Amino acid sequence: MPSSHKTSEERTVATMKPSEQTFFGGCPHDCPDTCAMIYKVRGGRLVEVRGNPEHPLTRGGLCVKLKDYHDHHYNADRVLYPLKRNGPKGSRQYVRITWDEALSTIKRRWTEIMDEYGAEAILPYNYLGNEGLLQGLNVGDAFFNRLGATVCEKTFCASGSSTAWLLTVGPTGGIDPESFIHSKYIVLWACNSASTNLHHWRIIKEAQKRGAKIIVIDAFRSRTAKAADWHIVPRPGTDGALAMALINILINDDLLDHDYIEKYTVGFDELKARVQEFAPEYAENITGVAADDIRKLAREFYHTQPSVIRLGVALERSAGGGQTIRAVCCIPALTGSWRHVGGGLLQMPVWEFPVHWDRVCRPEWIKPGTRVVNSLQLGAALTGEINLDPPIMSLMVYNANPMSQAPETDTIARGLAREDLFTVAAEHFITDTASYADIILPATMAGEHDDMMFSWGHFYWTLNQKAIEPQGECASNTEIFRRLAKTFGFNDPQFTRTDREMIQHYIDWDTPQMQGITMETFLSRGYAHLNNGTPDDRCPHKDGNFPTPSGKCEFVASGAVKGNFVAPPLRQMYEAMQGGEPIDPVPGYVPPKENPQTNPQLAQRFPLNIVSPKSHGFLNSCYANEAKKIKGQGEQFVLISPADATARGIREGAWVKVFNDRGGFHAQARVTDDVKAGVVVATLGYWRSKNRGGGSVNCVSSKAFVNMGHAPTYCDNLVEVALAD
Ligand SMILES: Nc1nc2c(c(=O)[nH]1)N[C@H]1C(S)=C(S)[C@@H](COP(=O)(O)OP(=O)(O)OC[C@H]3O[C@@H](n4cnc5c(=O)[nH]c(N)nc54)[C@H](O)[C@@H]3O)O[C@H]1N2
Ligand SMILES: Nc1nc2c(c(=O)[nH]1)N[C@H]1C(S)=C(S)[C@@H](COP(=O)(O)OP(=O)(O)OC[C@H]3O[C@@H](n4cnc5c(=O)[nH]c(N)nc54)[C@H](O)[C@@H]3O)O[C@H]1N2
Ligand SMILES: [Mo]
Repeated sequence: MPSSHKTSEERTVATMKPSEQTFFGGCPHDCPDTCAMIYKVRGGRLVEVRGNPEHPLTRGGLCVKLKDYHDHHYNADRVLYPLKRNGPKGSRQYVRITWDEALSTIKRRWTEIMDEYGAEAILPYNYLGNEGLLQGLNVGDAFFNRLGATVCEKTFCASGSSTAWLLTVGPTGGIDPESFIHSKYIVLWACNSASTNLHHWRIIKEAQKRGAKIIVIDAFRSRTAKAADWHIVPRPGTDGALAMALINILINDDLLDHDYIEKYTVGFDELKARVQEFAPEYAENITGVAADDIRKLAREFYHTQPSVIRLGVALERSAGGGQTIRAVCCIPALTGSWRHVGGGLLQMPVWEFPVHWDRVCRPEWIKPGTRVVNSLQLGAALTGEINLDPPIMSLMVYNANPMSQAPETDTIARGLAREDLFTVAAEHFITDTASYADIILPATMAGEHDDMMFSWGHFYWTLNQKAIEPQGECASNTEIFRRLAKTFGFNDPQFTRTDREMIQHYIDWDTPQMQGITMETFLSRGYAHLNNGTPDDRCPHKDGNFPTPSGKCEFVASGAVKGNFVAPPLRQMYEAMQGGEPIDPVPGYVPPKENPQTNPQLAQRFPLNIVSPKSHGFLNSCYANEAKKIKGQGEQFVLISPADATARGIREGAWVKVFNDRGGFHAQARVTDDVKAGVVVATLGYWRSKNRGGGSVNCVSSKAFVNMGHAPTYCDNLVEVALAD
């Protein structure tokens, strides 16, 4: 449907040829920016994708990954037809088949497996390759729940930090990212905004111009750290000790908003008692951050209002990540930062999007007692390292690429190579995961399907309109599941709704956040800000009003106490999020598992902490197969300090192997002061099949969980680096 873009119509029409049409786009990627885009179509072909200039955040700009997004749709390597494997697993030998053959093969194999082992022998495996409300994380849930398959617990990203967030401040969106323009003291804690949250970074830079101080707390000198006023460098995974020491100073030096604490918090006395052991000098020994710097940070955060903390996902990614975030979330309530527009916390504002998630996922179709397998444990689940009865005999992978993104990748490769495992993948490309599939289904890209994008980085809904017909025989994820449901004879209306009907059915239009927003709003503008205040006046916790059981910021988390007074459905949410583990109700410091101080024995063999953050030029593993994008990003590299390089005879540009007992990968050494001795950094996303020498960062990362929400420990891994043979 052509857009009738009221405000920019004249401008757009002036530059448009008569045969051109424009459509509203929403970037489909798993990224906080969720950019509003404009698709331009000529003669049925997508000829341009640009940022929507009307959108207050996107403002016409897209990132390096998306700026030639139309070309991405026409990549010659795209999977355009259903494929059947006709060579060994992993060999990338496929022949084209019809949709009928693909669907009937899946029906026959799954029926055989269900007859012999039961439906739980089938595991759906998916994540956020697409982030849309329709095409994203939950697109297959209703189908697989109806089938009776094993439930896949998807905790790749922010499940630990969200648990901690919910326990402390409840399901609030926190401050509006656009309100950062009013902030005067901005702490970016384990967040590389300049690469991973570009449009928020623009606002932060603007605030800096207006006099705000930017503090980056990062384990290495990231792009963001380079542009900061002050870069604080803790040892990986020790931020919990830093946060506890900050609280220690705030309390012991009386840098407190007593009135706010009294009225709007619970558990101050317990927190005060707990932080006494975290004197700044004690924390210096753990974190490597000078005690005087910790004191200065506490003082400045209290005195320079509005002060705000932006939490990055890496903060959760060590064994104690949950408790770290609990501690960090207490800070702005102690200093009263929440009283100001532009003060407080920003984590994931996703909580304020009113969605009927039960209508999307149909949890009531899960038979009681159905087993759950966590997606981070895929290798162990497939190889029998975790004893599963029945074993996993089939896997359907969609919106995910575990051979690049999931830990202990060599074990996953062994599991996927099993001849008796029937694997289906729905993909754009024959990724390192899809190359093990028996059947590959061709999936659409964003210009080829309808969707509605919520955001985990701002408060705008963004409509994504189908602009062109799918290439070849590609089908959207929603269409793939409609076809599968029909093949299996499931005729619940869930499986016959069109995409437009799903948008209507899934959004809770009656909530205050949706007041004044209708489908017409989206069709005329492409996006809509939730009706939850403006960036200039939103101050959600000025007077407390935390959506916790007590209505206050909970230093002592009532949600963590067994037999507590938390009412459903909050209680169910807490229980689900904490993964059934008992949680210490008071914030604390839980040391990393793999760290020279806490695990000296392991550090004798593997002395270096590896950090594997996002690549500037890739979006997780997307685009890491495109020559142009690899050229911009560079081949897989590892940053190593001059001291560590010299000790190993490694020179700039040398190819090295990074390894531990779990596996290894090859990378080109960049010898730099950007990392401290004892730490190495290699960014994420590279395809091992394209890496000279092989492997990728997740060959060395561990499947161990964080202490909350079954989150991954990607920042808690020891390795050794040596010259490659
Ligand atoms: N070492 C290390 N590992 C990490 C992280 C880290 O920091 N360090 N970060 C973690 C984080 S934060 C995340 S979110 C995960 C991400 O993990 P994944 O979600 O597995 O990552 P992607 O690379 O985005 O994989 C998505 C796949 O889905 C496909 N895809 C895209 N759109 C569609 C679609 O519409 N339909 C279908 N069927 N397929 C589609 C893409 O082609 C791609 O192959 O990785 C985690 N892994
Ligand atoms: N360009 C680009 N943008 C992306 C993505 C992408 O792949 N590429 N992925 C998207 C996704 S899925 C997500 S979740 C977000 C994540 O975006 P971010 O929250 O920025 O997450 P990361 O890049 O994983 O890590 C951020 C920073 O944390 C630092 N860090 C790692 N460990 C520690 C530690 O223990 N302590 C401290 N203080 N710092 C540490 C890293 O060095 C890194 O600079 O980005 C999204 N945006
Ligand atoms: Mo993520």
